[in-house]
Amino acid sequence: MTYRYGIAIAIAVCSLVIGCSTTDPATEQTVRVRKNVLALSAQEKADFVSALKKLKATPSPYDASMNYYDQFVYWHLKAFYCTSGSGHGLEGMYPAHMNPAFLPWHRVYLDLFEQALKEVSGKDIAIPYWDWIDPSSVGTIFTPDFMGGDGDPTQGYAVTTGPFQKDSFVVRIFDTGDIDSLFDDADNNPNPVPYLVRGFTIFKDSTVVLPSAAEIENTLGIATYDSAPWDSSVDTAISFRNSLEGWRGTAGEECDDGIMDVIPTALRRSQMHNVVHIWVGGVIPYNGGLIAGNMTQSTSPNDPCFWIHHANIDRLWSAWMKRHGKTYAPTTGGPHGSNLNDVMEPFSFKSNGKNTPASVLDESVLNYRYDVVP
Ligand SMILES: [Cu+2]
Repeated sequence: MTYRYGIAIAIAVCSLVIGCSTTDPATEQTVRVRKNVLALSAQEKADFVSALKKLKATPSPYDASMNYYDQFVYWHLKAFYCTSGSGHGLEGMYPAHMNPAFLPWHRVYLDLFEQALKEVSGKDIAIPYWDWIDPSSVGTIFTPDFMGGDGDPTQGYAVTTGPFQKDSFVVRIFDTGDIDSLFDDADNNPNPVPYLVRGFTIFKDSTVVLPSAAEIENTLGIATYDSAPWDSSVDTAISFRNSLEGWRGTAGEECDDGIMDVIPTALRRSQMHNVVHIWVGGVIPYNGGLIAGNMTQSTSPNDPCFWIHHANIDRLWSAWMKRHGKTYAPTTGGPHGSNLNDVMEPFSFKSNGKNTPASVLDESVLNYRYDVVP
């Protein structure tokens, strides 16, 4: 079984409808403020949910064969691999995981998603973030008025509550999509059911817990952004990126058909980003086998809580740069698409040049900021 997870000076503008956003007087652009989910008003939650659902009902401007929401899922599906070498049939894949571009790639990705939210809603909606270490976050996020709850074991672990429940939010992009040949492990179960599946804390026979404050402090304390060999095996003592991405302790795992075979028997602790995916998605006993919850797959953005999770990842990257400076590595010599000035695919269509790691180290160039950066 294979798993995919192992500002400028601003003027505040507040309204009851969209909450607080700020305007950058230099550009007249609205600066989106990404807030802790705990700080969202009922209206802000409703606006976010409504825009997510509108994306599902809007054709993608990039590819008419799919809706706008699924476009993002598809990009993410193509953004998972653990080798940058040739000869693996992976040349069309995007460098977004298990390499230094993990953080800048997802930064551009979230920014494009916020642009999409604006296009369908007409509002400057900022993705809220899930501060994993706040014990009240889970109870605020997984509610009937926001992300919905855990999967129902009597209904195949389908999500049956909230706005994204079975029959009202259709999952169409699966890990067995048109690049299935890359992911042809006989035991890979991509769970192709047309609804969201979750299994909180259920990961085979392991106990899964969210990252702790101490783990986050540890990660933020790592002085080096990333180091050779620029992948999931790099010692996390010299790779903030790998520590935050969460492959710590996976030494000895194997890259199989471009996918890291993560956590084969027991969950290893200290897997920051990865463990949150696993916490939500679980790997769930079903019909005598195991199915993988959506959040544990390459198509994890199928689950809207993906965005809230990744806003926190991005916030922690900002927190790291606040402590260590806006530094990035490698400048050259890293995997294709992950060097400082490499264009990160598929974002070459962006005409403003905000598609390289160097171009997005400062989030203010993308007109957003966080309410709190630790
Ligand atoms: Cu990702």
